[in-house]
Amino acid sequence: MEKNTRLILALDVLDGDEALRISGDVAGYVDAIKVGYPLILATGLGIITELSKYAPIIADFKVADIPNTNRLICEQVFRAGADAVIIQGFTGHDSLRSCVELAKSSNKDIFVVTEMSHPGALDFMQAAGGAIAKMAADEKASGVVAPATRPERVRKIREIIGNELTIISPGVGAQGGSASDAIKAGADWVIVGRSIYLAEEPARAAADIVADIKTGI
Ligand code: OMP
Repeated sequence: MEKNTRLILALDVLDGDEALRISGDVAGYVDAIKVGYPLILATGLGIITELSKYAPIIADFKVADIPNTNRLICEQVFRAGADAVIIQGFTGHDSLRSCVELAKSSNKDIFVVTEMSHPGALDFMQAAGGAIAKMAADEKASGVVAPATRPERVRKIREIIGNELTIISPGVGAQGGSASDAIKAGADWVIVGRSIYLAEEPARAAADIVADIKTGI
């Protein structure tokens, strides 16, 4: 994934044609497209191959199982053409390690969720977020997911992981976070969904966010 615009599109639409149209519109503004359960359950895993002509694909399955099952899931997702998979960190080091080993052997990336961006993440996840970030660094994941809704947590997580790992940061726009603040706090990329795919002109919305990101660099 090349760091150009620093914007990742979260494509949580349910219609394959719409997904392809929006991806074509915004392709020049995004460094990657993130797809997950909504689009893949609605259209099938083949949508990954179709979208990969526009940008690298991050498959957001928030994988959270025992090591063997985690590996089997990641194998299928990589086989479908995804360049990276998002997994949960709370299942621990062995579950993460099985994914990282597979990813490294096939030149793919694993991103580990630390603390999520929504308010409910404060119930349980925030307490573990720092330790999960440290585990992601120890296990040599490619990067972590950290909340743009709490830039102070992005900053903290950057301190914990150092500069080897990347941070991808959702929560911009619809969830209230600011792209430039997340970048200033240490995020490498911001992830944006609704503010782009629900906009009347997705390309213009993406261009505006890219402009905001630039003010944070
Ligand atoms: P919008 O809120 O519409 O911009 O979408 C955000 C995207 O990021 C969705 O696909 C979420 O599933 C995802 N996400 C979060 O919003 N918060 C997190 O903490 C983690 C993720 C993620 O792993 O991508």
